[in-house]
Amino acid sequence: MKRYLEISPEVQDALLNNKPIVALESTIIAHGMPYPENVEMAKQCEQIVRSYGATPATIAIIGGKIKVGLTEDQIELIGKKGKEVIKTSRRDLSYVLSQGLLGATTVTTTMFASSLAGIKIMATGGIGGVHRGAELTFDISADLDEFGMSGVAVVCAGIKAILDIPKTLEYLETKGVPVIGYQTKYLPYFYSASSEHLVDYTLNTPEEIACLLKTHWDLGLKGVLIANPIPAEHSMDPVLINQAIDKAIKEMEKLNLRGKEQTPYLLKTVKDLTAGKSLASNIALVYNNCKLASQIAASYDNIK
Ligand code: PSU
Ligand code: MN
Repeated sequence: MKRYLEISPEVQDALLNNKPIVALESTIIAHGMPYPENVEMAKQCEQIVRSYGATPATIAIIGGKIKVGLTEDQIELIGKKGKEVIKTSRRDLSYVLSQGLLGATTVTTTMFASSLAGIKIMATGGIGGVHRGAELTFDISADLDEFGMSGVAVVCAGIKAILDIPKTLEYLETKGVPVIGYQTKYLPYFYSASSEHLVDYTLNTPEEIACLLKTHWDLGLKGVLIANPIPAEHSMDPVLINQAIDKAIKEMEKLNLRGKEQTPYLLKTVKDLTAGKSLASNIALVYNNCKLASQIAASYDNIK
C-alpha cells in the first residue's frame, strides 16, 4: 500500500514529531473554483493552517502516487489544469494511479489518504451527500460511506447547499457518524450560517471537540463530521441563495448533466446568479474551516 503513498518531507517531519497536521482536499481547487482564485485560496489555506501552528497537507494524485503535502508548483498545476484533473473518488483511485494520471482528491479520497498517512483531521468547504431526487437517481456521494470507513474528522461548513439535507443526515446516522455543530444547534447551510435542521450535538470549544474525537477513536469508531457555520459577515440570505440554487438546478436538468459535471456547473451558475458573491462566501467559509481544523488538531495533540 505504501508504494502508492508519497508523504512530503515537511508532513513526514510533523508525523514523526507528533505535531498537529491538517489535511486539505484538491477537488475544491480543480473543480470547485475558477483559476486563479482557486490557487490563491489553496495557498491561503496552507498559510492559515501554519499561522495556527499546524502543518498543512494538501493531497492530490500525481504520477502514480498519492501525494500527501504538495509543493506550490504542484498546487499551481492542479489549479491551472482545473477540470482536466480527474475528480478522484474511491472508485477512481486505482484507475488514476495505475494510468499515472493527474487526480484531485474529494473528501472521500482525502479521508482515505489521510487515514493511510496517519493524519486525523481535515478541512474542506462542503461535503457531498444525498442529492435532491435521490429516490429516483440513487445519487448519494461516496463521501458519506467514507465516514463509516476512515477514522478522520472533517471540518466543513455543512453539506453542499445543492443537496437534500434531511436525507443526508439520516444516511450519516445509519453510518454511525456523529454530526457535531461548532457553537450551533443547527446544521449550517453552507452559504448561510443556519438551517432549521438540528445537528446531533453542539460543542463550543476546539478542546471539547478534541476530547470527543479521542473517545471516538479510542472506541475504534471512524469518521466524525464537524459543522462550522460561515462567519456572519460572509453569510448569505438563505432565501436569495436558495432561489439561485433552485434556478441553477432547473437549468442543469434541461442540459441533462450527470455525475462529475454537476457540481462545477451548479457552482458556476450560482456564482453568476449571485454576481460572484457565492464564490466570495465559499472562499471565506473554507478559511474559517482551516482555522477551526488547526485549533482542533492542536488540542488533540495536547490530550493524546
Ligand atoms: N463542495 C463544494 N465544492 C466541491 C465539492 C464539494 O462546494 O468541489 C467536492 C468535494 O471534493 C466533495 C465532492 O468531496 O465534491 C463530492 O462530490 P460527489 O457529490 O460527486 O461525491
Ligand atoms: Mn454523485
